[in-house]
Amino acid sequence: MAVVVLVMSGASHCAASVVGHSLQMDEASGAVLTIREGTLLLGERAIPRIVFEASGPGIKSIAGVQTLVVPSTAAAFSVLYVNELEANETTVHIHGQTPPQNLDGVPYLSALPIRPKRSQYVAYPLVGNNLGANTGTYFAHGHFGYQHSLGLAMPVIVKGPPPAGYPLLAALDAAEDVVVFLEDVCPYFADDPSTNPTCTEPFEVYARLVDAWADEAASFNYSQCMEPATGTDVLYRYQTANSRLASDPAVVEAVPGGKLRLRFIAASGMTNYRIVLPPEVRETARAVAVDGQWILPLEPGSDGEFWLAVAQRLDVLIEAPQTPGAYPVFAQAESLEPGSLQSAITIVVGGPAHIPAPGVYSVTTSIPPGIMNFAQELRLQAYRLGGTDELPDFAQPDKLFRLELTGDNGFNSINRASYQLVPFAPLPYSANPNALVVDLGDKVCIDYVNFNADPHAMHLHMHSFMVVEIDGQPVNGAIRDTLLMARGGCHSARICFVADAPGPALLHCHMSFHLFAGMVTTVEYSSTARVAPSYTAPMGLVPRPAASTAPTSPASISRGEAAAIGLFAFLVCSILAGVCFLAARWWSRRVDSSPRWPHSSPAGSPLVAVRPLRRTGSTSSSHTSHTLTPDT
Ligand SMILES: [Cu+2]
Repeated sequence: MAVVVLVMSGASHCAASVVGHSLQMDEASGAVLTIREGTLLLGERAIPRIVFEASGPGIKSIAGVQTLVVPSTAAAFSVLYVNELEANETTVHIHGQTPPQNLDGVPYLSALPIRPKRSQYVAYPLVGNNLGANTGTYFAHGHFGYQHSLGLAMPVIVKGPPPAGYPLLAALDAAEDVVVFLEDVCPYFADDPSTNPTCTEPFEVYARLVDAWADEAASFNYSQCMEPATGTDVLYRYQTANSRLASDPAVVEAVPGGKLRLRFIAASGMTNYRIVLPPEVRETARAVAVDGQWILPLEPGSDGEFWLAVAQRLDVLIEAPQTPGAYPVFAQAESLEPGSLQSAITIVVGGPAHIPAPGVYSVTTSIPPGIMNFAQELRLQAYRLGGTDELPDFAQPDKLFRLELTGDNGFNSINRASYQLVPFAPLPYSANPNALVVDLGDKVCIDYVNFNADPHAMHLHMHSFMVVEIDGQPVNGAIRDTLLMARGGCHSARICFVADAPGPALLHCHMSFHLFAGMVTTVEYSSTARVAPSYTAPMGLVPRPAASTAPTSPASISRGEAAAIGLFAFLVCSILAGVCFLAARWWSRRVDSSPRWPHSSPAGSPLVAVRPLRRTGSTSSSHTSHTLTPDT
């Protein structure tokens, strides 16, 4: 397959050079995303991070956040990824979008990593699926090793109008976009705040979780519904909104009565959030979308709050107050223990004179502690008009799977099995032995049952799903890509989707340390699936804008000249194709045989500690042998 791709790209480059075009980005929505080491300044502290440096026509600054904005009318959007990391490979996943499998960005499952100092051009077809239109709020994040935990994430908005007949059409038309990008920064093991002192060593935290599991593995009772945990195994030193602390929040200026569409994105590693709106806007505030999919407009909960789990998105339409002043919107970290952290943005009405002085808002919340349960999920309903009214009937699924969320601490698992991605699992890549096998076109349902004490943000790649049952109660629920399974007590939920995206699709808990531990499985298509769906744009190609001033117009040369150029181009292409073929063979042998991880990191790099955990001890596949220590 790699050979074909290389030859094709060589040939198309030839063709492009003959007619005088060079490679160009989609003028409306292209971006160059450079992955590099950077720093995040929080107060006096500069924290080493891995970041996207973004440029290109599709990049807009919204509320101070670099955001990739794609018009929903585009057939595709193109991204050039440039890996400027000194020693680490990378892959990028656009969370919630449903591209073809080869563009999904999961190491070795769907993508070969981009090597250091190399780049990759990707054109994502902007396609919906049987359940959703994919217009809305998304985010891109690193899917390799610890890179997302170290900051590699940014918002992606597919901008388009609501479906015809939507209740808040006029207000949404008039609304200004405000991105609220929530991150938790610098994890540490909750029982030992001395872990990860430099914020560059998340593997230290993970190693402690694995040790904790080793202590309890032998006597662990998998059949027991654990009590809900009151806290969390991993805490964070900072909570940020738009890369700022609550004491120095991003400011959004609004006119009195102006409409704002707050696009909350939980790009956090382990933190679920209670969104607390200012009392002045609660009466008219309505949630209009979750995970990029329209819902029936939803009022805030009784305390003026909405909830948002790891990796979920929530769009809330608000009306700015008439009275000049500063109106903070807080994102409080979920906890049952007092004093959890919060981040904020501030909506300012009446001009810069009303911008609050630094330090007015605390980073520690005074709001009573609370946890995310199913209360909000039970109130959500997908908005079914405008192309999604013909939802499939999931009452009689073709395939029904039961996934028990099991384990504890460092061994979070699905049906008692752990499946780790590279680089947490060593190369060569080995397939998931416990895949959920479906046929193309199947109506598929999954019953989740959470035996674990912790909440889990269950994310399905490449498909949108519908929530159809919560704790045994049928619902016409939201269409989503990430569902928060409430903590403890064997809470259950059924999700359903149409198997319309062939290829192995990752299904995993999006909480970072649970993903590291292998709380992962895959949806895979049986070998009888032979007919692939058609996409609006050819895979890997993006429609180019028509060239109005091509340097060499084919009409301006004679037939003889054209024939000579054609023959010359054919010869050059043939030679290049041969070279590409040989190069691809050489490359594929290297990929197959050479260990890709760990890489030696340059001395003095602030991120030398971005290292994998190495298995030690028994090589048995039994879970009790998953003893992991940092590579040295
Ligand atoms: Cu989890």
